[in-house]
Amino acid sequence: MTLDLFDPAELPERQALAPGAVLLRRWALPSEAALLEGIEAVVAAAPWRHLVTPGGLRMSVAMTNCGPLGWVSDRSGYRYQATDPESGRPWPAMPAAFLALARGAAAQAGFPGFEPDACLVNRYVPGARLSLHQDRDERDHRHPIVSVSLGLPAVFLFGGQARGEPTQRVPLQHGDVVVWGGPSRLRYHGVLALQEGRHPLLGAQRVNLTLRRAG
Ligand code: MD6
Ligand code: FE
Repeated sequence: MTLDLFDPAELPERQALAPGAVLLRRWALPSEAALLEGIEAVVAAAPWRHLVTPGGLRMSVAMTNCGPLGWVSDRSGYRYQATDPESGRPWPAMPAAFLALARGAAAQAGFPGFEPDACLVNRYVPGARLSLHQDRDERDHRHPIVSVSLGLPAVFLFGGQARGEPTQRVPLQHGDVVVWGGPSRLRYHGVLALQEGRHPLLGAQRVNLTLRRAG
């Protein structure tokens, strides 16, 4: 018998990370094809771009959005807006597969009735990272956030309510879904620099969808 303690197939499918925060391992796999099609359609209408932080730094993660509202950052701050600043047009529609996945995962995690109106789509290539932050630009923090990981694995940093608190390192793989809300909604979090690699479907990148109720 071989005992592989780190084989992800051996880990539980549902893992509580903290009160209000749940990892649903491989939850998105059944809709993987529809999600990838949706991402292609979104990127065709609203191409990847590297936003600039209010402090003037170019983000290493490339981003786009779909749905009625999209998250943007520039020298004047962070905000949600209904139009893509690059084109002046509304963001592309939220693909049906994104909505269905978000509703189902939220309900499974104890947040029934979740109706996202914004999906931030993040693309990481090796070396790209997301520094520790809180998601606080949404109007009502009673709504959870549903986060879907596709492509290369990444290490998610999951901290506390203040920046200086210790962080957990949560490995996230293709198909994993994290739902967080309630007492975890304003926890600090980030993503460590993506390691080199090749994913059979996505190649040398990780794509993350975060679905929110922003307005
Ligand atoms: C990412 N995710 O995984 C970045 N935010 O690429 C986030 O910043 C995030 O995964 C809020 C809730 C869930 C998340
Ligand atoms: Fe975030």
